[in-house]
Amino acid sequence: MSTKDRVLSGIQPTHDSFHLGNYLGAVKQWVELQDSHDAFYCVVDLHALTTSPDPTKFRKQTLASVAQLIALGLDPEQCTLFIQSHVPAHNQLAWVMECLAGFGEASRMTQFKDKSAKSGADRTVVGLFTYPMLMAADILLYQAHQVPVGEDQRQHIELTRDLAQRFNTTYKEIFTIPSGYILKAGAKIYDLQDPTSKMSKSAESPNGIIDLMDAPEINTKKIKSAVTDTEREVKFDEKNKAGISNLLTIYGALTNKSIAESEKDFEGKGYGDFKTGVAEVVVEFFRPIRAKALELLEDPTHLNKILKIGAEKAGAVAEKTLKDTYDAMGIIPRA
Ligand code: ATP
Ligand code: LTN
Repeated sequence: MSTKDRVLSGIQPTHDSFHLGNYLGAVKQWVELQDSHDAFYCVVDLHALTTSPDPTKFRKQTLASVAQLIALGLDPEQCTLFIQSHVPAHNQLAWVMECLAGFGEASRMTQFKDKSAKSGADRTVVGLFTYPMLMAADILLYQAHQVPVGEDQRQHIELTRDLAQRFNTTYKEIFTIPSGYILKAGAKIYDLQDPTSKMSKSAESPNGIIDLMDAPEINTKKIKSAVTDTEREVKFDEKNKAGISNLLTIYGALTNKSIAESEKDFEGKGYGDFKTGVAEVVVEFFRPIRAKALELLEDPTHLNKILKIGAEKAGAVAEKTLKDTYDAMGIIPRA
């Protein structure tokens, strides 16, 4: 067995493309952690069912998500990459978590409160309410030490810790208590058109979102039309120059330069030159990744083979945890 710490994370296959925020806020860390950790990464298709996806699109988006993760640098030889629904233990442990969680504590989850407030009770599915218990199962099945996610997932990780501790004291010490691996502010990427809101698919307009599967011309155009300010200096100042600061964050993160170094690259230059520079970096960064993802999608048999191996590796770990959990609770195993 590996002596490395374990990490687990998941991403929903809800769109045709991941965006720059998903990459810089989450997947970039996944790629880095696969070297130093025993890493499990899953495309959480069951979570995405809460959005009632169209079946034909959903099938495509799930495979496209896998292709993008590999193209972005996940190496299936080095990490365990799988689709959540391929390991039924996720649903099984989720039920156990639902029987441990209080109705009150589940009702306090802000993601549920926000999303259900937007759609109204009659149009909110129960799966959105039980979503955090399925996420806890995802994490606890693998005895993960760390969970790399964006800031918005902190409360779900806290709930997972509480449920694990509750189980361990009520029944038996089965679960590792996980910690969030959450980036500091600054790694949060904002909408190019509204640099005070996070870059998000749920935004009203697509103009402020950089999708990695979009054609280079589209992304260049979006960056060149990014909102800035009436000054002239390329300087990081989140409060007064949110647009420029966001572009500097993006430029620095993709070139591995500090903010000071990034500012220096554009000293004495105007906003036009700055945007051209950022657009070049973004487009050149994503060009080979998009090509690689498209190439992978031409051979679904190969992708399915990778996913089969992933599901087998994940399943072995998950089934052991599920068995120990059932045993500790007094469930009789099938003869
Ligand atoms: P969106 O709301 O844009 O559809 P999301 O948060 O719903 O994005 P998820 O699949 O839920 O997308 O999240 C994938 C990962 O990307 C999460 O860990 C999330 O924290 C991170 N993430 C999403 N948007 C950003 C952003 N703008 N900046 C940094 N991280 C982000
Ligand atoms: N809720 C997460 C996606 C997610 C996840 C997980 C992340 C589902 N299961 C397990 C980490 C670990 C999100 O919306 N980003």
